[in-house]
Amino acid sequence: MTGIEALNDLGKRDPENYKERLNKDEANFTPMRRAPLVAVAIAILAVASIAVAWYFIYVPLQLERESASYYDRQLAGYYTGGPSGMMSGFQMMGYYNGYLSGYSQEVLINKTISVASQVPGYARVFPQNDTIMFNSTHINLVVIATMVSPSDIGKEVNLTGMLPSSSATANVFVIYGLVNPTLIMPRGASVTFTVINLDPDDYHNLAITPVPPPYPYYSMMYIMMDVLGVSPMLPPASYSSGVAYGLTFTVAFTHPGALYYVCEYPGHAESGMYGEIIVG
Ligand SMILES: [Cu+2]
Repeated sequence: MTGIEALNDLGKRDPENYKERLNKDEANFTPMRRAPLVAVAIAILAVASIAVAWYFIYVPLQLERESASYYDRQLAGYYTGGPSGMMSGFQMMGYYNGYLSGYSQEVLINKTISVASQVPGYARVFPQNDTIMFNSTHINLVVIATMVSPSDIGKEVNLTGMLPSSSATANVFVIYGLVNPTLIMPRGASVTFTVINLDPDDYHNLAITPVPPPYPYYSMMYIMMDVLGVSPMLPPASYSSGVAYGLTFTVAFTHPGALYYVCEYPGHAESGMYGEIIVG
């Protein structure tokens, strides 16, 4: 009699004992065979979940945190700590997405647009080359931060009289009517930058750095501490009240070479919110 025949025989003779033996088989044999497969499947799922969480949650959070930490250190280098850790020199407005936001001037939007279009005697504007040449070692420069988007394109045209260059796809700086112009200035120039945010929707800052483009999404991770001057994130302009926010800082350009003015808000420099400064 084979094993199966014996079992079938037992099933006929003693159904209770037969059931018991079958249950024993279920309990002892089958799960033992499945156990390694289940363990492997659980392990694969666990590793996959960890990888997905690491890539989509941990890495972006870490980048965001490091980016904001570089930004805080950049600012701390230019604005001394006041009472209870407050940074002096500008009015703090708190944090926007982890980036310190503030301003030192509240300005009227209409006045800003008229002042920003008045070219000083020591500056020559070359719209064909998108270049401004400065013939002075004491330069006052009004830099407007604003956006370019299909729905708001009219504002750019009104502000600058021209369409932005193809390199600018989202946000831009406007200086004396030009979009992201190249600034040519003499060696030893002391430049007082007044940056004003005329964008109704977004925060922008201005940093001066020798680190060249192309810039990644987290431009601060790339620029790190290599800045000659920096502003906090300026809050959006309020077109309903006619008020915009600005900040002034001064940079001395002592060495000849190329530098860049950049908006460090994540993604802005990456999509073209920067221009070149050539020190002769
Ligand atoms: Cu920006």
